[in-house]
Amino acid sequence: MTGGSRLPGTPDGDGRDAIVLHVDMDCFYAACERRREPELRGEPVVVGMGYDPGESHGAVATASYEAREYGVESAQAIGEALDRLPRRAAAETDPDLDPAATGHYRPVDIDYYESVGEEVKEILHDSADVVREVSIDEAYLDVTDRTAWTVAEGFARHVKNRIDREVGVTASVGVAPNMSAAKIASDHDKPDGLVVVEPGEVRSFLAPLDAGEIHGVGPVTARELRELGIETAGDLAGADPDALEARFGERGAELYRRARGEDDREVTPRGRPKSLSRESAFTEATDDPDRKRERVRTLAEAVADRARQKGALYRTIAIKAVTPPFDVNTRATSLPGPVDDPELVEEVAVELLGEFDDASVRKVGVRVSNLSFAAGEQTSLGGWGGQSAPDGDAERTGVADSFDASDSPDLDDDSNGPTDAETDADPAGQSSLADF
Ligand code: TTP
Ligand code: MG
Repeated sequence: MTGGSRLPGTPDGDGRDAIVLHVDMDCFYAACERRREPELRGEPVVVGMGYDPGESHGAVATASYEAREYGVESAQAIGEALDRLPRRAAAETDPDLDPAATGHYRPVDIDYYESVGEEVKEILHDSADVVREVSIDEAYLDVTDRTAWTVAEGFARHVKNRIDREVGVTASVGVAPNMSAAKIASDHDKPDGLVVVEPGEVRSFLAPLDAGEIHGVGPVTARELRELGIETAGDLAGADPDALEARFGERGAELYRRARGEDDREVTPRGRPKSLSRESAFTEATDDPDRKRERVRTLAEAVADRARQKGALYRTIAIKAVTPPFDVNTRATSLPGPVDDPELVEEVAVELLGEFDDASVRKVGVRVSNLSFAAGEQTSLGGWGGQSAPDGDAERTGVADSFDASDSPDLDDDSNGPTDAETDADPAGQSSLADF
């Protein structure tokens, strides 16, 4: 990483584009089971809970690609999986079952998968200066300073081969000049995929894909887009951005940018957000100064609290006031030095809001930025422990508003994560305290 002086997706001072790798393990839990039980290689394997006789509740965590051929997939009810792909054990006692059309079921052993994930993680940290771990089986690497576009494919292959050889599980890797394109690329040729999207090719790479592959577009949005005649990412990229914004709000503008391959998020390690924010919408726009102030106070308190939890000191305090229909106004004050002072956050935020006392406002937000972290207070960098469900339907994560493009939050990380408002973290869940 070049010390934050360059944003991925934009050339740095030397005119280079960022080189971002997205690494996602193939059918990870099943791959882990195969690692310790090699007889399972090439066989349909389902990892899940609740498949033993007498049990009825449970779900599939993952299925090997062989099992997916039978229609078994993550999050499916275990009963449905068993209907589609009976257990091999059942075939031993039931002569009517064709053993070839059965699968191996294994219970979830998260501790083991985490230990395997740790081994992969070591290789990733060895391969890049900046690694953003997203979940137990997924991470972004900024390798701009470790390789060059002319040899990026070989570099990525080397990382892939190391994981395979040293850990015994396979990864799919996407290489692109920004995070969202790299993620789509890693998914493009799974399993065991390696897809390189060079700078200048991002838009043409995305164009033929289903609009649903753009992060932030889940099934509901995809359906709404289809109603507007937008089927592919190319259609979305060519749509009228004002119409999208009118239909989907600020999300519309974000989706439009993503479909065009524009994503200037910097790969940052987890646990060290660049800013922390909270925002909240009124049911209807209000010009009542007390209501606005009260809401901003609550948000300020929540943000300061979060900063303290993260061990973050802040130097800039900002507010956002959205006036109808979509005018996003931000005001910020920078302090002489970094502080941890909840009362000051509240005081400054309310003062900044004063400018909007007479305005009709439909959403307010508070943000602290210019963060620094006292040594030793950084929370664990791990998303690899505990955050096991990966992203998926970005509909669940929604698309958060952002103060500005460089602080644009992930659209794709950790959809099961908390509703934290770190701008580098998960906009999951979109509670009333949504992220900026
Ligand atoms: P994914 O990366 O989504 O899936 P995967 O690695 O099994 O398969 P793919 O080759 O498509 O990447 O998720 C990583 C692990 O997270 C997965 O192995 C099991 C777990 N998981 C769940 O427990 N529940 C879920 O609903 C999903 C999607 C994943
Ligand atoms: Mg995976």
